[in-house]
Amino acid sequence: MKCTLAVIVVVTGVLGLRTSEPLQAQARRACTDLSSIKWDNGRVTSARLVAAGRFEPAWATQSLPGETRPRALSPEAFADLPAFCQVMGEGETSKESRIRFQVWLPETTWNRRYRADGFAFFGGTMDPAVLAAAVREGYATATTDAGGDGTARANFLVNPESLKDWNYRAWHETTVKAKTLIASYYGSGPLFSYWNLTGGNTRQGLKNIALYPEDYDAMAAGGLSNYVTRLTFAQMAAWQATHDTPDSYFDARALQVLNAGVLAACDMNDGVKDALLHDPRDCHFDPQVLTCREGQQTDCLKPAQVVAVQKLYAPVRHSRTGERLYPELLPGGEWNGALLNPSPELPPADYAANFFKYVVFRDPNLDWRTRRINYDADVALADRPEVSAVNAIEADLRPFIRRGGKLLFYNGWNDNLSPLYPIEFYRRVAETTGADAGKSVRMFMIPGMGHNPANGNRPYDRFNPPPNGYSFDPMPLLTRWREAGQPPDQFAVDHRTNGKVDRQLLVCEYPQRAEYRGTGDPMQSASYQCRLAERPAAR
Ligand SMILES: [Ca+2]
Repeated sequence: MKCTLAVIVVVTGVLGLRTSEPLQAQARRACTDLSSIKWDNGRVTSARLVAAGRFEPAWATQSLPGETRPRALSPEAFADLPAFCQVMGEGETSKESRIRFQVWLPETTWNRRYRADGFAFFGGTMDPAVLAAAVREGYATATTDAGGDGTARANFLVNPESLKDWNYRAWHETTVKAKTLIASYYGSGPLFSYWNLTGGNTRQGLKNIALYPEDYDAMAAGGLSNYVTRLTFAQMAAWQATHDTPDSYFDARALQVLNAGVLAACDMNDGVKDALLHDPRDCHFDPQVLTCREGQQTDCLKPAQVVAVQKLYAPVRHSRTGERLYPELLPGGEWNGALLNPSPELPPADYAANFFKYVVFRDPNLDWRTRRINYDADVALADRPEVSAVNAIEADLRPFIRRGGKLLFYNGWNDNLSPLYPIEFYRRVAETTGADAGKSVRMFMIPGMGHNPANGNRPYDRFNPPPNGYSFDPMPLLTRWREAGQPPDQFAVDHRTNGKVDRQLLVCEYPQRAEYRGTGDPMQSASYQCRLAERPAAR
């Protein structure tokens, strides 16, 4: 059910305004005045001004085993926040479902833009660190619990109406209400509205712009996770491959042996010996060369481990028809934890395990240990319309693009979901868009990066960059593109170790890639140039 936006602005009378007056003509309101705003299917439940540096997160300190809720947050983590108006609200999305939402509005530091950063996994947490990152940069921002409470995993998704909320309705409703609140608070709506997304959050934004192209003006999306009913099979397959027998497990040492073998075979393919594969598609590494010889115990892989790696480096296929369900993982990301979930005790990828349990099987008692996912009948189950509806793989995004919409895709070459699917999806969107695709849709592949930048499902925070791994902020690129008409063609990404930048990568618009100039520090982006490389058509 698509809820209509019959906005009923309940005017307190303090300002002496009539409800028929357009919002943009109204004077700015006090934060607490927003508490009286109602819609036909929702209401503000509280609105209060939080003084600069005085936000205290109400956040559970305990998490359930395997829970996706981030660690507890200290008030110190918010000490640098400017003053903002914190609005909380709730809405009925159907007779059987409801959502909560929050909108944070910088009091005096608003940059006239709205930004949404999505939610991790199944929602519910309304992570204040995500909202804070946007407010620090001057954005008005919002989030929603999508109907979950963040503590009970995804069990709310067994309700078909809640599944619709999680799929598309919660964000649309939240966006519409956020824009109303922005217009009411500041006296005018946002000049531009942005999605800034990584990982599973990308599904939320792609679904939104496909269904509601007027909600947002541009999107940055990294680590595309939009083909949910296939990537979950790939995640399960990766776990099963490394847990087939006790000999299939990988400990830290075995991962090191594998990574060293990959680098020995392929590091120089790109002309730079830097423990990094700049394009891992060029690496055709056969893990069999690492098989332990008779009597060899160390610096080698057991035959079962070799088989596991071979499975990971091959596409996931339907077990009966052979249809490719999801592309293969690429070598070079062996340190990327989730690639080879190394401990025998660890469950499969949390997202996949819960997706099968609550959405595909709708069985909260499903146990992935005793009821292993299969690649035949379970594919048919996942392909039921009410389940596959959660995929955000609509390649025709022209209604969004015709409005001036921009799509900035970026992906790690060592994503522990195959980076090849995001490339395929980008190509489909570009082809569907047609001749003007280059003005509206661009893809950037980042060597060595995993599923997300090091900040994970939280947006990049320049005041507190992650101490280890890759990080960059796509927002300056995206706003310049959308607002000044200057599309990005290359940019630099920082890599840090123990808080110190130890490498800067040049990242080029796909299908170009950064090539070493032959001189200069290979750890500096200036030593590279973007070039269209000749490569075989395959992969
Ligand atoms: Ca290299």
